[in-house]
Amino acid sequence: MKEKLELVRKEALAALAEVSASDALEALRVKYLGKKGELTAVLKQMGKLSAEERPVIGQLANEVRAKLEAAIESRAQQLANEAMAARLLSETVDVTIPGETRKLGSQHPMYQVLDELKDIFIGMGFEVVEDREVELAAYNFDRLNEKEGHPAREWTDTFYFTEDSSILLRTQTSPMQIHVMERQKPPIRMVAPGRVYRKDEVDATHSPMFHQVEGMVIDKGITMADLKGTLSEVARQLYGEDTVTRFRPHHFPFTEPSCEMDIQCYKCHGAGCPTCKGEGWIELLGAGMVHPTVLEGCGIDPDVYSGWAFGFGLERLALAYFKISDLRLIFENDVRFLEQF
Ligand code: 2U9
Repeated sequence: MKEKLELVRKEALAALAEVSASDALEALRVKYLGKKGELTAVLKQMGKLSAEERPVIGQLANEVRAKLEAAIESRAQQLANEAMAARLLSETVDVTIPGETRKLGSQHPMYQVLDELKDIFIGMGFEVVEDREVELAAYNFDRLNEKEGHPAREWTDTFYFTEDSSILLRTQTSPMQIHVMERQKPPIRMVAPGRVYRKDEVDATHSPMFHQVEGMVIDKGITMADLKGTLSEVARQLYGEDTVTRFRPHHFPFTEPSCEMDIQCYKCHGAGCPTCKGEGWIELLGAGMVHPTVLEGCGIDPDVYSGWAFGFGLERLALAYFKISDLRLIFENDVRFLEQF
């Protein structure tokens, strides 16, 4: 019996030295110390011993159990320490290494200009209005004094949805001003940015979809002086305090008198250079006093109220503002181009 106990002890300690995982350690504990384990099996034979041998063997068996339990506990602690050390190594974060830099995007140059324009006009008490792009021809043309036969109404120039040319993609943001004049009595101070559509082939200066910014002031006693003063101030806030503007006579069906506003070339100050194509001036926008027929069409009495309006192409302004040569760069979303702004 003593030899069997010694054999169990040696065998268990030898197996323990090979154990490298906690589940194998638990299996070993059950194999040797469990109810059906090897040590228990030896002790079941205690009945065969004499009264003198039983206490001696019993003590030896307890010593073997105690030694194995201690060895198993020590091995369990060792395995737990090894597991913790491995985990600490694998989860170690070196906080001194530089963080991953995220490429920050930037606002599209055209919207940088639009936001600056909105800030300028909002600062002057204007309201920014946005509205539908699918419009009735009545609002896109008739209510703007562009009667049947006007060249802009041709199918070659305008995207229509209906055979009778009554519904279209707006060719200008002007219909928004009509909608506002129908629902709001003067005073009106509004700017209307938005997408417009015209049948143009894409090239360095044309696109079938582009953005316009139009605006309007309607009140009592509004004159051309208000138009010139306000738009010159807008140019100064956009291009700098020393910006010089000039106004040239022009014609639009929806304004009378009409004009175009230029700014003196910020490069050559009027002498003529490649930036202004030798003109000395850069055309910025069109404007004029709102035509009385347009006012009347919206139920606004032209004998009581008057107003001025303006409009310009946003891409065209952004191209000049950032000295971009080709309109297509605005639409192609090439990050190598856009990240320069
Ligand atoms: C209403 C009355 C008058 C808007 C105006 C212009 C002059 C103008 C063009 C500039 C380049 C359009 O993008 S473009 O092709 N526009 O020059 N627009 S006055 O006048 C209005 C608008 C609405 C009811």
